[in-house]
Amino acid sequence: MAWDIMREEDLEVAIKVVIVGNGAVGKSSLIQRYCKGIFTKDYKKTIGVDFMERQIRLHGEEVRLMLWDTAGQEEFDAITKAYYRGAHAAVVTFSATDRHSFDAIRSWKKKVEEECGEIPMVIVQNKIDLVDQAVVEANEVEAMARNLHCRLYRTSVKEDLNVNQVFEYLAEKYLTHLDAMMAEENDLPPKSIMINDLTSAKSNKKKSQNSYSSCKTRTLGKIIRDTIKIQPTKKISKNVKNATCNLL
Ligand SMILES: Nc1nc2c(ncn2[C@@H]2O[C@H](COP(=O)(O)OP(=O)(O)OP(=O)(O)O)[C@@H](O)[C@H]2O)c(=O)[nH]1
Ligand SMILES: [Mg+2]
Repeated sequence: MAWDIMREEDLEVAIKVVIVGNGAVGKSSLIQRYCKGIFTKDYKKTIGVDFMERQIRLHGEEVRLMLWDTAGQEEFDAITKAYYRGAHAAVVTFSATDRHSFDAIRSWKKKVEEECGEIPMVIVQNKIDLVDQAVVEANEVEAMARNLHCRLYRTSVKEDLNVNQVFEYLAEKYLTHLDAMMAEENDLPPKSIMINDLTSAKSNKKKSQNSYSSCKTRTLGKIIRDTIKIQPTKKISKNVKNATCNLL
């Protein structure tokens, strides 16, 4: 019993977030700003995939955000797509100074959906500090976001504008999803279950393809959240038998 209680205290929510978008739009900068609080002027393209994490406290819960930084250059497409799998949320990024990156938003969103199904996503318009070099009109960005049913954030990593809000919103969204799952599960008859291999439950591409197993844990007769192992980091987190989430 003591062990159970200790584990309950140790549990945390872990959220895998993928950051996608064309090369040089500021994905690595966004993550670095959020996780390390710094901005680097020099451009060093990401080779394949990178990873950083940050732990935050949200509504009294420990939340670990695992941020997967993917290369935007096309040459890495084949490698990066594999890392989308198991993501609970995504940030689709473009630069206010790069028309091509804006035009590519729809296709990045589609790529994520092909691997992850419908997970919460936000669109980030970065580099808004470069007002003189802006090449996209505010109203067309808003129309695109509305059309794709995604929330839009305008950020400047350089000036540290709206960066925290992006990730807090996604974390919030995911916690709400977990709470809904909890409420649903608390109505279930009291028995210990193992839920394995969610991929077998998927019937079409729109469903989540997260690959993790979960094990329901009970303490003092009360359900605490499922524990899961998220691949490939093997971190223990609270959660969820299926991370399929609806868009906004
Ligand atoms: N002015 C300005 N420059 C930025 C901003 N965010 C990023 N940059 C710069 O844009 C360049 C590219 O940033 P990265 O974060 O490396 O871009 P990326 O999207 O990770 O690029 P890939 O790894 O090739 O996909 C760097 O020189 C950054 O310093 C911003 O908000 N404002
Ligand atoms: Mg990068």
